[in-house]
Amino acid sequence: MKLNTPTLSKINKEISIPMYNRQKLKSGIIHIGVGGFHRSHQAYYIHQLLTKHTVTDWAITGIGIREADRKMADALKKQNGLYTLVTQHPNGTVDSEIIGSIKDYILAIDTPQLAIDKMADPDTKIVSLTITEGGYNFNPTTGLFNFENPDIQHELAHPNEPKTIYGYLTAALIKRRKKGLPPFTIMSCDNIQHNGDVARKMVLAFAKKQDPELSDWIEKEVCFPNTMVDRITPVATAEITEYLKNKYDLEDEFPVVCEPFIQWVVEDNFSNGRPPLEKVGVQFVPDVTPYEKMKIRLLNAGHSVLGIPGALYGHRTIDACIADPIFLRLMRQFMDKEATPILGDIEGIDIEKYKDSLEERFSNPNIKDDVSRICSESSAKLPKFLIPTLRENLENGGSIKYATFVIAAWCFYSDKGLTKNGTPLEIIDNQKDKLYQAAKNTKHTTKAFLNVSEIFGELPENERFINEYTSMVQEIYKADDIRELIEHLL
Ligand code: CS2
Repeated sequence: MKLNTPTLSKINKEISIPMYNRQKLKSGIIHIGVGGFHRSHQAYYIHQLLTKHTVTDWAITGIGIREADRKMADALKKQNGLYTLVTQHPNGTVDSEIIGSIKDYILAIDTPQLAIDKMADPDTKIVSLTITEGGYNFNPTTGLFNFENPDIQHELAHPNEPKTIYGYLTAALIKRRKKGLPPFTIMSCDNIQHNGDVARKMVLAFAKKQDPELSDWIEKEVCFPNTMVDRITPVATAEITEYLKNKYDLEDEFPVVCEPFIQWVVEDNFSNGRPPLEKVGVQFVPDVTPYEKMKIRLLNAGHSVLGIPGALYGHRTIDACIADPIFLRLMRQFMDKEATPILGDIEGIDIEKYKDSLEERFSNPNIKDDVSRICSESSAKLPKFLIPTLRENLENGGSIKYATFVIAAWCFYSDKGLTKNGTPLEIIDNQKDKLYQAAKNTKHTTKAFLNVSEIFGELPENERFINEYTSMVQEIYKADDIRELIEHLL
């Protein structure tokens, strides 16, 4: 049976379905970047709110601004916004439920004006974003807005033809301002420290180029709360689709898989109201800094520390890395020796317990989080997750061994695109070619990879780092067995 509104009442009773009247919902939230993560996290929290409380104003309309969003648009259209969330517990229990909080979806590349009008609708109170670390369009070393991006240049020259979030957000804000409507809140839900502050800085830079008066208005009126988001959401494989079909006779074109753990910490800073998410476990705090820093520098960095060397060894998934004692120790050493000293004491948080909980979550054997997902877009991730820790340790005289090892491994990974045994790796990265061009010169100039200045900045000038990096790169290129090398390192 195909999943959609008419079939909902006929679905196998073991799967829970939305118990609220979806027809009556208003879209208080517009979300740009509906993917697996948004659907396992924010849309799930909203679903719970709609289920357990008499809330009707805070459903979600999704917006896709890239060609790559077409598959999601098609699936959600056929399924009336419905999808199955499959939660995989470590003990093998699987919960499947149908989520109904996404009321609508607009594929903005086909109908940009419709998307802008929806964002400018009086019912819209929040525009939220999961556009990935790379989507913010800034130079990772300078932190400045990248005006060289041709899409940005295009939308600045043709404000009616938006291409990136910046063109869409400003077009909608201009419209609201003209109509005398209050602005929406812009809520980033990406893994970037101070994601709200970053979004604000970028939106203001863009708006200022467009119209200084508009940027003054945004500066005064639009709130950009910082948020920390967390739920491991691997890419849903064909097996999940098959599982739903075989077990429940349910045909879902785009289900979502996730771990049971979920967390959302949000700064209570909204321009135009917000849903009462505290009723379903969201933490509203005055300052999200300690939570986000801890999460990004431990969980996300920990993923990369496992993923890049793990991929070279031939481990396919994160749980396979964790089940390997050498990789587990590599991650824990990085966390204990390099990340924890930087984090210092965090009020109300037991960091040792937090790290233990990460080990447990990463070891969930039913999540099968592919290392290719973890390593994807490393060019945007490492400058947020790992390199800041390395820099701070260089300043403080702390250990840099493990972070440097990961960068050296990343060089080999980008250069060869193979495991140490010669099996091809699937590399997914916007900067893939640039990374390859730099890395392939390593055989002549050991530090060639570090010439990618948007990522490494002034790091190649740091003597201590260069010495460490040089010897590690040489060892990695020489080694037959990367696992032995890690053992030696440890
Ligand atoms: C991962 C994250 O892709 C990555 O690098 O670290 O997607 C991670 O799984 C989530 O942030 C967990 O909340």
